[in-house]
Amino acid sequence: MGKTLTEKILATHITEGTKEKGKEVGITIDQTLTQDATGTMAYLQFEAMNVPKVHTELSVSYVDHNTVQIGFENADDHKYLQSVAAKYGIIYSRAGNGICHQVHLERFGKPGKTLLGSDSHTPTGGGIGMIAIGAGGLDVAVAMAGGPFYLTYPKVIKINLTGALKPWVAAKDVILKVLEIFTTKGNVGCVFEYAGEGVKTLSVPDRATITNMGAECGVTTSVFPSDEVTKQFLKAQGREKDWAELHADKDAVYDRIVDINLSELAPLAATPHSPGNVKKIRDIEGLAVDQVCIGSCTNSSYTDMMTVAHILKDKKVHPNVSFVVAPGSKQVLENITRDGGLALLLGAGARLAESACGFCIGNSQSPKTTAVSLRTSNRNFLGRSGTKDAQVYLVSPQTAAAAVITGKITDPRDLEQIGVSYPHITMPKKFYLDDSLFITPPADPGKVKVYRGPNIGEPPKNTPLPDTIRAEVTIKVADEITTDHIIPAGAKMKYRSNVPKYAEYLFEVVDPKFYERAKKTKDAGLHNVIVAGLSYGQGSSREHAALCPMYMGVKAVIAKSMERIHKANLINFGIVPLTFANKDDYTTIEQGDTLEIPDIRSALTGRGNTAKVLDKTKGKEFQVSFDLSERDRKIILAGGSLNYVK
Ligand code: MIC
Ligand code: SF4
Repeated sequence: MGKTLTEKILATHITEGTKEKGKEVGITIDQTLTQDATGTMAYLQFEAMNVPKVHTELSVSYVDHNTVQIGFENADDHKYLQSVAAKYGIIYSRAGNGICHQVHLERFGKPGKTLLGSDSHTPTGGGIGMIAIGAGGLDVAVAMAGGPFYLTYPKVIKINLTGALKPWVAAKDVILKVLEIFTTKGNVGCVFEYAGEGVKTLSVPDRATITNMGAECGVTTSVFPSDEVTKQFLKAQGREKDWAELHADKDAVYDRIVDINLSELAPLAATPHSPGNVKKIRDIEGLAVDQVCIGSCTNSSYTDMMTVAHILKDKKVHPNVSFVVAPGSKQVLENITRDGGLALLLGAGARLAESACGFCIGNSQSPKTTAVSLRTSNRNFLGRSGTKDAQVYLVSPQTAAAAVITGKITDPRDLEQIGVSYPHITMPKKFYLDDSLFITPPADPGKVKVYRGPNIGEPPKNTPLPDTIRAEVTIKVADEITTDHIIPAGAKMKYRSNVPKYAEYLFEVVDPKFYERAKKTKDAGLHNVIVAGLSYGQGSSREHAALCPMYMGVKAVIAKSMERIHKANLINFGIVPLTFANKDDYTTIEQGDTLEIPDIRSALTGRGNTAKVLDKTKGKEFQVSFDLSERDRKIILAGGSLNYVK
């Protein structure tokens, strides 16, 4: 029986467990990446492991999220990251070098390797045939220390691509189509594997756009074969030697096959407030637009930027539109400058933003009240832009460029009617390369002293799980609560290395009173419990969505269902992830109810996978279940991964 590409790469990395779908396996990690917003905590945790040097083939620490530097906190964190990188053998990518996923694809990604990153969009690396997975910082710290990464041996879904994209239709429209088919829920434990005749028509940046946003479906990762197109990309990066041919066997067996004919796709948008709310541009055209932002790790490549630049040649930004462009990396910025693209963008009236996450995470460029903002990024969760009532639409660079000209949502194919012909941009045969913003670690790190600014605290500690959880339901939330709802990023992200301060913003967009209530229960010596609907913890890998609740005394989350990375983070911080055995019990339980989960330790120590919950307020009893490996159970009993490792 033939093998899928996913199986082939995993097979060469599995060190523990059996290759049985749904069962846990441990894999070795070849490369890791961190970014500054998750990186500070990841390295604090790594330091706590007392390992003298990273054990990976390559580890890179990027600074791309918190580059705003209002106040001392960001700059102090950057210095901490730089010194830790030097001490432990990690390459440091300075602020200004670009967004981690874009830069990693350009300079380090290798077909067939495993990559673990403390950022949910790490699967961008799947665009060059890596098994690239997003995880919490603690899991990445363990991988840097040489430990395995544990995942559920995945189901593999083949996305069979045929045909070729028509002009004005882009890779972004492919992944939006995938989101329309699969939605943002119910894909935990799966990998999307792209195959078929259509693959060779897509460039590496196109493929990376597609694997990047697989994260929005909640899959473990997405992967493309490594072929002649991959080879040409690596050659243009001066890295042809890193290429290896990789594809699935012809007779590979998949769990499901979905066909997408690229020739039939039309421009699409994800409408507010979820990447899964996909509509045709034709069905929403005409809506007045206030802001257009082009960039982010989804769409900030050379070809994306040059395509937009040439669409906008001799055009001016519409007077009602604020137009922001953030090239994904220093490499992209330098190459579009040399090739004339930057002049076209500036000529059209673009506001040039730093090669960083910026607008995507609401760290700058928050739009006006009730604005309609068109963005080429990957998430449009409520409040993420920094403006709570903004309406964010996720679109391709082509659709974004059309709105820059017309001031309204416009099908980019209609630009031909006003004399704009489609610019067929090809990738340079050789990129202009300058790696001077990487700092390689010294051969002898003996003299390196780790810098710690006043904003950096110790990672908070947890106590072992009690026998009985006595708690209040401090918050009850609906379906599809994302980590952006649990703990906001944007301007608050500067408190990532200061957990007591950051915790004050828990659930800010949903219910700003959460913190006060949680503090009151905690001070009264009780625990807190979060009750949630379907797909709790969608979105980012930020472990603070577990770490801050842990700090506030949350001992369990009871949800209808939960997303992979967030569930792993809850386990890592000793919070029990429970699901309703009967979803109707979600309806009965209310915020403020007093709960008891008796003998939870025995439940986790035993062989079973259910526990009893007493709702003291309602005088009712209901069952919850947990899907946890032996190791997960031990971690939770110990009060989290750090206690367990010790
Ligand atoms: C995001 O896109 O939400 C982030 C900010 O990159 C996060 C990481 C973080 O919260 O620091 C992610 O995707 O994991
Ligand atoms: Fe940065 Fe946005 Fe990509 Fe997250 S999704 S890594 S914030 S560009």
